[in-house]
Amino acid sequence: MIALIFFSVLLWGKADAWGFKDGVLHNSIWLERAAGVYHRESRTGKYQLTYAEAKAVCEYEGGHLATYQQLEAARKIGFHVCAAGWMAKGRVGYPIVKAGANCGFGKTGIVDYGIRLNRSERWDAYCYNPNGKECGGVFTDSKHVFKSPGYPNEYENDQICYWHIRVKYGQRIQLQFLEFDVEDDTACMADFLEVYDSYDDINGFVGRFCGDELPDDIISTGNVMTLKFLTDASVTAGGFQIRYVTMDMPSKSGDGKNTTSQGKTNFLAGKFGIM
Ligand SMILES: *[C@@H]1O[C@H](CO)[C@@H](O)[C@H](O)[C@H]1NC(C)=O
Ligand SMILES: *[C@@H]1O[C@H](CO)[C@@H](O)[C@H](O)[C@H]1NC(C)=O
Ligand SMILES: [Ca+2]
Repeated sequence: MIALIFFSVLLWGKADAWGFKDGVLHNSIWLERAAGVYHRESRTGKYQLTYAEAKAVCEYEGGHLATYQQLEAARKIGFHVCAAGWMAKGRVGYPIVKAGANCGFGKTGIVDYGIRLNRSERWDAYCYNPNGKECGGVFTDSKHVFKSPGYPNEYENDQICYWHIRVKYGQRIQLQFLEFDVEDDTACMADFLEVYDSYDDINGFVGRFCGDELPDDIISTGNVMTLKFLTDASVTAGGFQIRYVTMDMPSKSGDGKNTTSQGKTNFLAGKFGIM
C-alpha cells in the first residue's frame, strides 16, 4: 500500500507533455496512436478504471486491452504516455520513450507494475484496436477536408477514429459538414461522431451526431478541437466529409468565449457515460 501511494504521488506529478511549438499547441497524449495502441482515461478523470472497466472501455471501442508486447511495439515507434494503465491479463504499466525526472524514474521502456493481484485498483487503460489504426489524424493546416474511412464508400464496422485539429494560437476552428450519413439511432448509441471543443475526448463535449441530417457549423472557443468517430459491430452507412477553416479570434472585448452550435436533431448537450 505504501508503495502504491508512493507510485501514485510520483505519477500525479506527471509531465504534462503540453507546450507550444511553432505557434501550435502540442499535447493530446491520449490521442497519439501508435501501432494501434492508445491510452484511455475514464471520463471522470485519471486513474478511475478497474480492470473490468478498462476492459469494457476497450471492447466498447472495438478493441481490447493491449498486451505488454503491443505496448512495447507502440513505444518503439514513439508512443510515450506518463500514466499507468491496465493491459491484458491484469498487468499495469506505461510506455516511456524519453527519459525524464518526473516520469518513469529516469528510464525508458515500459514501466511495469506487473500483474496486479487486486483487480479493483483504479488505473487508466491501454487499448489495442487493429481495425481503427488507419483512420483519423492530426491536422495543423489552416484548412482541411477530412472524411470517414473509405469515403465515398461506406465506413466499416468496429471503427474508432480520432481527428485532432490544432491551429495557431489565437485562431478558432469552424467545422462545416459537407456530407453526413451515419447509422441513425435515437440516442446515437450505435455509430456516432462526437465533437469536443478541446484537445481530448474528455473535456468540452459539444455534441454527438448520427443520422443523415447535416449538422450545423460548429465553431471552437480555442485553437484545438477533437472529433471521435465510433462504429459498432453492425450496419454501416455512407459516412461523412467535413471541412474545417480557421477564423481569427475576435478582438479581446468580443464574445469569443462560447462554442457555437445550433445543432437541432442529433444534438445532445451533455455527456454520455462510457465510464
Ligand atoms: C483493492 O484495491 C481497492 C482500490 O484501491 C481497495 O479499495 C481495496 O481495499 C483493495 N483490496 C484489497 C484486498 O487489498
Ligand atoms: C455567447 O454567449 C453570449 C451569452 O452567454 C451570447 O449573448 C452570445 O450570442 C454568444 N455568442 C455566440 C457566438 O454564440
Ligand atoms: Ca453501425
